[in-house]
Amino acid sequence: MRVEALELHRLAIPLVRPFETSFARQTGRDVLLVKVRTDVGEGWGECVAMADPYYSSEYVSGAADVIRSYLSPALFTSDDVSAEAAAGIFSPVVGHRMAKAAVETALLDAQLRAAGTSFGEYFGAVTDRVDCGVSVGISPTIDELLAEVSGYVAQGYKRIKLKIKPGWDLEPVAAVRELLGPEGLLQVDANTAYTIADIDHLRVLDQYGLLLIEQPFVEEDIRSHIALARAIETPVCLDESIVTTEVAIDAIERGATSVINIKAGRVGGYLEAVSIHDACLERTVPVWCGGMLETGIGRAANVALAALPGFTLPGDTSASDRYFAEDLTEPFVLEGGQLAVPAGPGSGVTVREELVADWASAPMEMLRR
Ligand code: NPG
Repeated sequence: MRVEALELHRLAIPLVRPFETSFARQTGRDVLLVKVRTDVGEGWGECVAMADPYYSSEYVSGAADVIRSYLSPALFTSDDVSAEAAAGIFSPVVGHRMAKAAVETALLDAQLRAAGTSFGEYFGAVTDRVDCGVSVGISPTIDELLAEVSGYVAQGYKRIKLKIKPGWDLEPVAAVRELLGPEGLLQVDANTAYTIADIDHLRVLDQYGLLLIEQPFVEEDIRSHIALARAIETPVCLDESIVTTEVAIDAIERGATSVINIKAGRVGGYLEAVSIHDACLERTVPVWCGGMLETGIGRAANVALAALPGFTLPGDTSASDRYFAEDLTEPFVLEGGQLAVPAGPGSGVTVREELVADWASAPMEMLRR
């Protein structure tokens, strides 16, 4: 396929409620969308970078600049590109995986729409519905946390993930465990907020029957995760640390992680995400699909990914109304704690271009050959 142009759309979308993690409090989503125009049709990709470089080194303005200055010129040097070739074309650029993923996904969407194949079919989905969990931010009070969790349980979410940080861990976990009862699926995510000095403290979490503890230490610190995994019964799960298939295999073989959160944006795209899934499946390491507060555009692809056989734990693939009053596509609606995998060609969803224009926070930028 020949790429004629890339459009960069930057939007500001309010969240239905603030989302607080150990590193930031967000009240809206600063979204970068990439639309590719090719000789076989158009495709969309959503960049999962956040407004600021606090979750990872990437951030929205940086991603837009990398796409503008490096990735789109690289695509324009060839008359025949494919989603499968994108990683190779982008390989001179170090890192910037979220930017690369957004462009690769847009290419894949255009390519699969033209071929009449859905993301799910292409990735190897084995189900048409996926189990959904919900990620619950840090709350001002335990009572507010319990009210929020109760609401999600009533809606049917199959698993609760609590954001934790030093000073907000044992007490909220104990309270939510009591609310859910012993059988309720519960896990925690620290987003790197702890250090190796906290291992004894984190061991106290063992009594709460958690599915996993996610990314307690900084992304480069595989060694402390190994030490924790040896000291704690709760499975250790890595998110930020896992940026390629090789890193995933290394972390598994060294005993740093026994569960992996797969986010396509964090690893450079859905093709690499599928490769990590395959490596984990081969090693019987369960995986689940992470989320980055995506609109329906990114969510459609995540839900298709989560339909692969190794995704045996509910993902952070929540319904549209958990994030936004209105979504950029037809809304994803929870039914029996599950979301349906879109069946149409490409992402299978239709982008509401009038909303993309209405919610623009900057003029659309057209990058041409
Ligand atoms: O449901 O999409 C969602 C949010 C899931 O908690 C979630 N994402 O660290 O996994 C994470 C986290 C995150 C949120 C990361 C915001 C960065 C910013």
